[in-house]
Amino acid sequence: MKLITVAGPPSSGKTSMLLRVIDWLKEQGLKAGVVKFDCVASKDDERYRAKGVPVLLGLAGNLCPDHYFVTNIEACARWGQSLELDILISESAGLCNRCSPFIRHALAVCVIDNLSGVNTPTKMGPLLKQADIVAITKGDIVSQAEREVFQYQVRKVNARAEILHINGLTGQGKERLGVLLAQAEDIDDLDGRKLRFSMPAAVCSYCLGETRIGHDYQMGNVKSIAIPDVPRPEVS
Ligand SMILES: Nc1nc2c(ncn2[C@@H]2O[C@H](COP(=O)(O)OP(=O)(O)OP(=O)(O)O)[C@@H](O)[C@H]2O)c(=O)[nH]1
Ligand SMILES: [Zn+2]
Ligand SMILES: [Zn+2]
Repeated sequence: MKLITVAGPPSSGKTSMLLRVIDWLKEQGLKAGVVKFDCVASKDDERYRAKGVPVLLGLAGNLCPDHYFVTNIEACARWGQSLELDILISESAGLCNRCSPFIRHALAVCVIDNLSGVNTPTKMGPLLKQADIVAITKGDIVSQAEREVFQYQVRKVNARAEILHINGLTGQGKERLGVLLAQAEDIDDLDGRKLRFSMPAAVCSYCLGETRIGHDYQMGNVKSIAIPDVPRPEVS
């Protein structure tokens, strides 16, 4: 199974874009599912479910959403494998500009929209800097000149990512993203894999600089996602 991490500011167009790409993947015979991470509330699960896409919703509540992500992604990957997904996409709203939920060797996609302001790319941290692909949405509501300036700002922060222009409403530009997702590396086991970035301090083992993923590395204030019918180890 491939694991793709998709992250970007709230309302940047992640779900709209992903629904289009998942349709395209389905046409190619690939089954994708989604785990959506958010802070206090989200209706994204309903949007995915309405399109027949298997989905899990995890709400971090009072925890740092990125810490919540890393303590749950392994169980979510097992859920994806139990459904025999070809591709599991994790969608998280990048709520903390100092963090990123990106995992080494798992394709990392940052979604950012043209309306977010020309200075936003330089204000964003690893979420943009460490992405393999930057998808820029909402190009339909700005001018060509604005699109070029915005792309230039993105390029200054991340010189190596492939930049894609995708319209979340029409799906225009989705094919290239679909191809990149379909070609992503397979990840059969997340245990012991590493994040691309160590997260800022809170009150769990990851606050102390832990980057390894897996039950044995999780201590302190962790919270388990509710997954129907898939047992996961007790968190101590
Ligand atoms: N004009 C235009 N609107 C878009 C585009 N992509 C998304 N939208 C709109 O932007 C709004 C937010 O889109 P979502 O797909 O919900 O964004 P999101 O990033 O998944 O949002 P959260 O998961 O809540 O953070 C919706 O009203 C979409 O219809 C686009 O390319 N062009
Ligand atoms: Zn969304
Ligand atoms: Zn954080």
